[in-house]
Amino acid sequence: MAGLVPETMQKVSHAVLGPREGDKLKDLAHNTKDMTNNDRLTTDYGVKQSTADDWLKAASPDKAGPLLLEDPFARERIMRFDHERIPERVVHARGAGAFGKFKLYESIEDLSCAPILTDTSRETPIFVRFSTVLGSRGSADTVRDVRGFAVKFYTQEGNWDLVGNDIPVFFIQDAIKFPDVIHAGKPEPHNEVPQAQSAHNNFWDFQFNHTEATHMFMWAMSDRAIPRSWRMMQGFGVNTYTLINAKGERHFVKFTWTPELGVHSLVWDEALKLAGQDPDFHRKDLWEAISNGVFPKWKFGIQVVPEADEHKFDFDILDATKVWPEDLVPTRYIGELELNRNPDEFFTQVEQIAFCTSHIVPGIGFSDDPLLQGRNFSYFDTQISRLGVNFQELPINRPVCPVMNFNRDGALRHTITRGTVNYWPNRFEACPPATVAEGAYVEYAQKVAGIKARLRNDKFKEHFSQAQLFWNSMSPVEKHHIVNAFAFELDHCEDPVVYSRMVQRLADIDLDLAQTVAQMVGGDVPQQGRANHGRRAPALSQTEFPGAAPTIASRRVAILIADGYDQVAYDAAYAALSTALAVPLVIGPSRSKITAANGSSSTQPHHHLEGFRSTMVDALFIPGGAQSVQTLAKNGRAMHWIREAFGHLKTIGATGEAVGLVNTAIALPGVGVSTSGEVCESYGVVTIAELRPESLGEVLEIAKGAKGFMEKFFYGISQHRCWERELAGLNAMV
Ligand code: HDD
Repeated sequence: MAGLVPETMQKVSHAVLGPREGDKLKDLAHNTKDMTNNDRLTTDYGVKQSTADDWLKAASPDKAGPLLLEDPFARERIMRFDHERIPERVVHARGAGAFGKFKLYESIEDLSCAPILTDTSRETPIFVRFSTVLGSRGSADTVRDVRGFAVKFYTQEGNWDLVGNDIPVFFIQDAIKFPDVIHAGKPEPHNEVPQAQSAHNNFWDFQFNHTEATHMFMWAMSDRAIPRSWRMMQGFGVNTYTLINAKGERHFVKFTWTPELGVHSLVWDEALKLAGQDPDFHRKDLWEAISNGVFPKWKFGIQVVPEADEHKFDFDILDATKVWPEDLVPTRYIGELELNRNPDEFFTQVEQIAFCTSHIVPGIGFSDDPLLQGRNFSYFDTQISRLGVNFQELPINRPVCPVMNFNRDGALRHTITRGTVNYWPNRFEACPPATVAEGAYVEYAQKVAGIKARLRNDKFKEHFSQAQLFWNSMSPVEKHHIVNAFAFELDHCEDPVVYSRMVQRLADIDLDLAQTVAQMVGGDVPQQGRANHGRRAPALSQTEFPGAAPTIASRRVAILIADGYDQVAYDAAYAALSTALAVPLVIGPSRSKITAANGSSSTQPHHHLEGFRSTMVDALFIPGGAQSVQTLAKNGRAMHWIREAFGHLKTIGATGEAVGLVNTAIALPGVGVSTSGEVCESYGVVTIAELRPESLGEVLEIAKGAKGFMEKFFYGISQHRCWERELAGLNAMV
C-alpha cells in the first residue's frame, strides 16, 4: 500500500505536466487546439449552437420584440466576455515575447553544479518577454523607458526565471523603495497624465530627492531607453546572484545578454513619431524577424567575483545601482540564447506568463542584495493577484519536469491529484522530500551575523561616482543625445522647483552637462560642480560597443518608386537586399500596381507613401527612371520621406535620375552626390548617376556589389546610422 499512492500521484503528474525530458512546445501541445472548418460552434459546455447572431426574442417577422433573459447561450457569451480582462501588470504592463532555446558553449562546473550551466549537450527551451516599465498595456512601444528582458528557462530541474532589464543598474538599492519610484514615474495621481513617460514633475522630483537614482537616470536618458529593436538590446540580470559548485563553494555573479546584431537605438524624433505612427513597432519587429527566419541571438555572459573578494571594490557588489566595470570584472561568455518561434496566442502565452525572481534551480543562489531579496517576495505575490494562486499550473508557466507537492485547492485549480493524503509526513510516505543526490535544492550554508536595524553599509551611500563613469564613457554623439533627453524631459516639468533643482543635481555629474541643460530648460546655470574623477569604461558606450559583425539581415529598406521606374536598378536592389536577408519594402504613391519604364514589367507596392512612413524603415533606396522621379518630385510626402530619412541619419541610396531628386530634397552644401558612373558616398548618401546595365549579368554584378554601389549602400545600412551626419550638424532638418 505504501508504494501505491505515490505511483498513482506520479502518473497523474506525468499526464498533466508533460514528460520529464520534454520540450516546452510538446508540453504546450496538450493544451493547444487549432480552429478548423470542421469544428462547429458550441457553448462553453459543449452544446452546438445554431446561431452566433440572434438573441432569443419574443419577436415576429414584422416586429423586433424584446430580448429574453432566459437565453443561456446569449447570456454565457456576454457574461464570459464581461470578464475577459485580468489586471495588467502593475509595472511592465506593455510587452511581447517569443519562444526559443538556450545552449551552453562551455561548462562552468568550476563555479556551479546547475546542469543548465554545465551540460553542453542540452538545449533548454525558453520564453522571453520584453517590455516597457511605465506604460499601460495599450501604450506605445517606442517611448523613452527602461526595457524589461525577462527569460524563463524551462530546465529539467525546474524553471529558472532571470528577470532583467536592458540597463544594468536600477533606481533604488532597497526593495522597500519600489512603490515610491514607480508611483513617481507612473501617471500623476490627480489627472492620470502623462502616459508611459518619465517627462513630468513627479518623476524628476523623486530623482532629485533620491540621490541613489543618479546613476540609473543617466542610463535612462541615454539611447538605451529608445532601442531600435528588442533584438538589438543588451540584457542584464541587474541583481547579484550566486553560483554554487559541487564542492559547495560560492561565487557572486552577474548575468548578461549581448545581442549578435549589436546595440542600436532609434533617434528621439523618430521614437516620438513612431509612438503615433506605429505604436506596435517593437513587437512587430520581433514577429517579422522570427517569421522571416532571421532568429535573434544573444551571447550569455557571466561576471564572477569569488566570495573572498566581496569587499575588495570601492563599491558594494550587492548594490544594484552599481555596475561591475569590465576592466575590474571581465565578462565570460558561456552560452547563447536564440528566439525562433512566435507565440500562438498572446493572452495565454505572453500575458499569462508569470516570472518570479525567486524561481532558481540547484547550483544558483541569491545574495544579500537588498533589492533582490525584496523582489523575491514581490513577484510571487503579484502573480497571485494578477493570475490567481494556481498561476504556476497555467500551461505557459508549468515546468517541463514533474511537479508534485501538497498544494491543493484555490481558485481555478485544475490538476487532479489522486490519493488520500495531502500532507507530509504521511503514513504512505507519499511524495517525500528529495535528497541532494536526487537533485534537491539545498541552501548554501551562509554564516549570518548582524544587528537587527534598518541600515545600509557606507559604500551604499556613494551615489555619484558611477554616474560620472557612465557620462565620461559616452561618445560625443551619445553625450549630445543625453543633453537633448534632459532638455526634453525637464521642459515637460512645469514646476520650476523641479527643473531648477534637477539642473543642480546634474552638476554632481558634470558641470558642462548641467550648464548646457540649464540654458535649455531655463534653470539657474550652475557655476560649480562636483569634481569629476575622469575615469572611463568604454564597454558602457553603445556606439563604441564591440563585436557585432556588419550585417543588414532583417533591416527594413524602403524602395521608393512611381510609374516609369528604372526596372534594372530596382531589380538589382531588390535581389541584393533579399539575398542579404534584409526586408525590401516597395513604397509607391498608392498601393496600385506600378509600371516600369520598359512598359512590360510592373510591381505591386507593399505600402503607399501616406500609409507608411520613413520612420518605419532603416534605409531608403530610390532607383532612377525619368517619369518615376518626376512624379516623386511633385509629391510633397515623397520629398518629406527623403528629408526625414536624412534627418534621422539613415543611409540613402539613389541611382540614375533619382540622384538629382535626393540632391534637391536634401539641398545641403557639403553633401556630395555622383554626377557620373562613379559611386559617390557622402554622409551616408550613396549615389551613382549613370547606371545603365544592359545585361542580366551586369545586374547581378551590381547586386553582388562588384560595381561598388551596393557594397557601399549595404555597409552604410550595417552601420545603423550615419553619426558623421549628426556630428557635422546636418541632421537638423527634422
Ligand atoms: Fe520588477 C515585473 C525587471 C525591480 C516588482 N520587473 C518586472 C518585469 C521585469 C522586471 C522585466 C516584467 C516581467 C514580465 O515580463 O512579466 N524589476 C526588474 C528589474 C529590477 C526590478 C531588472 C531591478 C533589478 N521589481 C523590482 C522591485 C520590485 C519589483 C524592487 C518590488 C519590490 N516587477 C515587480 C512586480 C512585477 C515586476 C510588481 C510586475 C508584474 C510582475 O512582476 O510580474 O512584481
